[in-house]
Amino acid sequence: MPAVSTPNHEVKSGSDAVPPASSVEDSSTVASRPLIRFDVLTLFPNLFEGFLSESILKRALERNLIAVHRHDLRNWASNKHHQVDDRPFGGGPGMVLMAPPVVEAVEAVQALTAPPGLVLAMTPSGRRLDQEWVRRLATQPRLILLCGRYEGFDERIIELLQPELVSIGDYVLSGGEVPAMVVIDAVSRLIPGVLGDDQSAVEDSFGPEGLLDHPHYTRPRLYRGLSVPEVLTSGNHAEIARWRREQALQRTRQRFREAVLPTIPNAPYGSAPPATE
Ligand code: 4FV
Repeated sequence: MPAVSTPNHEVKSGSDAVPPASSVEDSSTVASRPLIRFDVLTLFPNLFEGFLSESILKRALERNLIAVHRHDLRNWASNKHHQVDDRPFGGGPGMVLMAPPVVEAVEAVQALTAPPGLVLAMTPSGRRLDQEWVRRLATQPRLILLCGRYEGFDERIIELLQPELVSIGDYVLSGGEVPAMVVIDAVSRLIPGVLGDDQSAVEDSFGPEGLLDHPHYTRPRLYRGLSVPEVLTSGNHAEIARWRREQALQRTRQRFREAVLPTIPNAPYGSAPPATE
């Protein structure tokens, strides 16, 4: 069992392959150290290739605003067969991720650098991820993302590591890699400098007020007989802001009828609309 995960255990990704300053439009934008580091523990590190090498995340990695290090769990396999899973005690279908390789992998990766980081385990039995939780995670300097496979984790992995259990939704996936990508994408958007103009993260859906986003329109002005709401081409920004807020409220009420309205200060309807509506 390797004492610590030496570099060759790490699957080189954007973070430790920051291109020379010359290749980044203007070098001053390369941060001296990333604002947040993600360590992903997975049996399929290559699944993240495309995800990390396009668009917003690619640029954020190039500018060293974030770092993503991938670690192959199989490197902590318990025996020469690189075994990381085994049949469930008590019988039943499928296989279970074994505790020794997973626990020792997390401990070795946490010991790679300081701080040890907050451990998150992706599992359908976790708490549902939401924007409020994403905002909290974006304040962490380091997140350790544990990706399950097979029927799931040996329960002693949870007992020993006490990770925060994260679910992206009540459906069963074939692995925790996609949920880990969801966390990396949602959290990275809140890291200063990652999005073009910082403003957009705030105006996104589920902003601080918890409102859904207002409708968006762009050219062409007329498409298959459908036009753009007049107010949006009026140039009257106060009116536009009022219309957008009204739309966001309607959509939010539509979606979360009773839940959200009472918490919005001086919402046009004051308290939740009468039940009859
Ligand atoms: C999942 C979810 C999810 C369950 C068995 C991976 C799979 C396999 N993770 N939100 N929904 N995980 O379905 O986070 O180990």
